[in-house]
Amino acid sequence: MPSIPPLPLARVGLPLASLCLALASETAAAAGCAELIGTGIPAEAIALPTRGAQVTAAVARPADGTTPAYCDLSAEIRPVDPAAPAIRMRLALPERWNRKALMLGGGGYNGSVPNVAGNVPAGPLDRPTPLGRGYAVFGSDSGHVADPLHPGAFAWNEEALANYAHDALKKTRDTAIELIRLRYGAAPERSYFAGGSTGGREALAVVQQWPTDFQGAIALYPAYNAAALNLQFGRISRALAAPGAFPSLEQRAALLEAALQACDQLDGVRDRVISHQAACNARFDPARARLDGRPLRCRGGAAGGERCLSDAQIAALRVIDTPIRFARPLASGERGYPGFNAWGTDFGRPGSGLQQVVNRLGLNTLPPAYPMPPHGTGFEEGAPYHAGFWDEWIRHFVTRNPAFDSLTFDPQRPGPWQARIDQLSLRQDVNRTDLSAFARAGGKLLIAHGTADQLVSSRASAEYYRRIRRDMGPGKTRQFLRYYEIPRLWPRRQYPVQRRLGFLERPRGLGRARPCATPPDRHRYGRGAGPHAAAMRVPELATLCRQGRRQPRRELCLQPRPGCAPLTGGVQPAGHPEPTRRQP
Ligand SMILES: [Ca+2]
Repeated sequence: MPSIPPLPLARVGLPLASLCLALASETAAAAGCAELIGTGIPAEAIALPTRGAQVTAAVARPADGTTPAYCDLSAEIRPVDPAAPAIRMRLALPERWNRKALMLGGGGYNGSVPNVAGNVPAGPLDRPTPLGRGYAVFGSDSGHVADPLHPGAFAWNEEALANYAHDALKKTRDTAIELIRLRYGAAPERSYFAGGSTGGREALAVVQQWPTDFQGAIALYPAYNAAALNLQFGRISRALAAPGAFPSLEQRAALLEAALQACDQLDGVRDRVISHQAACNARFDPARARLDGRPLRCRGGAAGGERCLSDAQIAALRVIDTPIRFARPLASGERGYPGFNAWGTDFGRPGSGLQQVVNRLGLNTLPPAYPMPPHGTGFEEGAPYHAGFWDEWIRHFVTRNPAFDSLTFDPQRPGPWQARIDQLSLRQDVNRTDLSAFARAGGKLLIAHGTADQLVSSRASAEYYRRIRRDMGPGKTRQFLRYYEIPRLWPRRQYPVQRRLGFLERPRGLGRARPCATPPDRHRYGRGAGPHAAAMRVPELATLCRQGRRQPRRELCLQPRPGCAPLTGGVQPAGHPEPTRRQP
């Protein structure tokens, strides 16, 4: 594809101030990269209220390795409320544009601009990045700069909270489309969205609320019902804070090993991967499980060393495995939040490097307490991620009292805070099931979730998929949506989603595609890579498994059938096992 020659602004013959309006038409000429600095986007070009946007930096970056030459734009979208932070955004506009755009979502409480020259969340490392493939890639910090110690503190400002909930998505997208028009002289022919966790929620938000803005979206491990999830975090945090309930890293390693010993074979292949998680959920009982032939439960249920679990610990772990149910539905309609696949998920083990990141996203090293210990991935020692997230939400979103002890807050009986939680649920639960406007416009949606996710339950994604099928009908759903569960898979590792991007780009392939999971990627994470190599192996999805190709062992299939362990939550309600299927 030919590169687009930059056209100096002088040749456009317009003063800078009027340029943005003049170029907002489809027939506008392309502008040089550096000349875009200072360019304004008027508030009228952005569908939600702002005071307009402005380019704050424009740097032409030369090609470097696999990164092509691109125009690196930074911009700020000014808030209506002068006390609210600006939305900071960045765009990577390649010299050789494929006429498509990709917006990247955030994560957690957001507050940082995604690396637009990098990969989609959990994308493969051995494929070109979206920028490398010619996409115009953009994303924003969603309207606040994260404070590492208080990542939820931004929520005191209503506009910042609304931006985080989803408004920033539309403002960022509209601004980006205008800047793309200015740079290339044309709007993208197709636009996509990709995000994981909070970013996955954002993918569903744009599909639900602005159904013609994006022609495809990848929602990975989406925290789509975030208010309900926060309440489940609270329930789990309170359970882990009970006396003697917090398991050590060694004890969590023992639990994981016991679950593997009990559940690995349930999918028919002993490969240290639990592919039939539903069967494991139904059969595994930590009170009766064995580890290397010995009971996992400590003698008499009392605390008894690092290779067994006490009754207090087992009780807390059962809370993680089981749902929270609200006394009455939230205003968003959510009635609860499912449990997590606690048996087979790595909530932390002794180790270093990547394992420490796993640990910090899991239960970390310190039990929840008041005041809450540090949390997040940047601290040596800390509280469970769940507990930190809950604590931020209660203090900054719900009560707006920084001294509030979040462990005294009963998520099932919020009392005087019920109205505020309802209000937040309407903003944070992104749970519409009628996606027909998106489907009608030709949109395609991919939802994928690892079954060993510590922070967003794959059971919730399965539930959302079931709701869409229920409300839209299986036939209509199949025309635009695919949902995959991927066995184990530590959530923030590589999903092969870039290849999924191809899946969205060529929607006709939907019917013919036969997604498969290939054996673990031993080359990248495998033998000899350290004690955690086994856990880090990633079953990669192949884009299209051609007919006649040798069957991989763990195939992802849309419907259970012989030779294929059923892995899609949509066809197999979690907790209701189907007979174990033998692999060929
Ligand atoms: Ca297995």
